[in-house]
Amino acid sequence: MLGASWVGRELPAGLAAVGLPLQQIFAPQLGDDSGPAEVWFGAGASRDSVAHGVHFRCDGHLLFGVISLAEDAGDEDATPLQVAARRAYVSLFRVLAEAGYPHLWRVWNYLDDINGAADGLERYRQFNIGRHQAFADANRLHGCTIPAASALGVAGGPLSIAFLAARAPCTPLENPRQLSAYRYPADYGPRSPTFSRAALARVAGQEWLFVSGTASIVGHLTVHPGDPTAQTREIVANLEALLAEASRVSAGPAYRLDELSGRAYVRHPEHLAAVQAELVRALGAEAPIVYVHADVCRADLLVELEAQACHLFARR
Ligand code: 3EB
Repeated sequence: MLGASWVGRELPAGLAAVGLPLQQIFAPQLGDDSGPAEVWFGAGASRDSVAHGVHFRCDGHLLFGVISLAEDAGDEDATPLQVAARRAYVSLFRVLAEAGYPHLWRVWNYLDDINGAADGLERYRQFNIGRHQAFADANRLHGCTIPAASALGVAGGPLSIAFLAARAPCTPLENPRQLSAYRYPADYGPRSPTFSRAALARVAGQEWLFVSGTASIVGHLTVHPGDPTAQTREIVANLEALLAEASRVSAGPAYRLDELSGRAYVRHPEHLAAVQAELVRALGAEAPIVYVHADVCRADLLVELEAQACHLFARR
């Protein structure tokens, strides 16, 4: 195992005792028909290391790491969250450089009170400033070096960032229905979010598709405010466009909605049934989707889905 993530406030003692890089997501799971853990398996034996505050394991191909930082060091120019976000990503990039896994594929970001306004700016926007600075410092603000990601608001806990990086590059994908997030206009904050819509990557005879958090956004605008059913349908339309893009870029067979697994983030628990009904209709009743009570990064977004799929291919 390379690492894992766990949804919920109570971490099972057995899981904590394994000692692997573990991201704890401080948010309740909704419903009870799926397991709250996501585990990333490596191709072989993995080494366990800590550097620059990052706990990570790597197996020769992939590196999975987790960093958690308290928001305790603001200064004149930056809020505590901005400082924490920048430091976390600076540390992450150092680990990638030193360990020799320079290619960042996928990032999971969780922060407390994401829509709260402190120091005059929404906290998600503060996070974006700090993240953007670290990407700029590392000269990683190019379309080909921007990872797939998600960023969600949870109920407490430190800023927590988990990531999957590799020795080999991935292919970031954009969604033809959506403006690239790194090109969002300043209406969404002084610095744009640093993520691609998806990433396609090959490792050890597998092709992985990582789908970033996908919301009810067309172009750069939120559509269907207040309507969880319509927002979920728009997410499905966005996924279909992204899967078509992935299928076009992949050398292998087409990607289908019914092969996705992932997490659905629902802002209001009372919307679970509506969201689940639409996702079951589109992805199938057997789709392994974990439903999580969390805040999406724009106050008018009610739901977000992140997902992945894996295709095997014959090694030549
Ligand atoms: C969006 O499309 C919705 O800031 O890393 C989705 C995925 C979203 C990742 C991030 C934000 C992020 O803008 C929000």
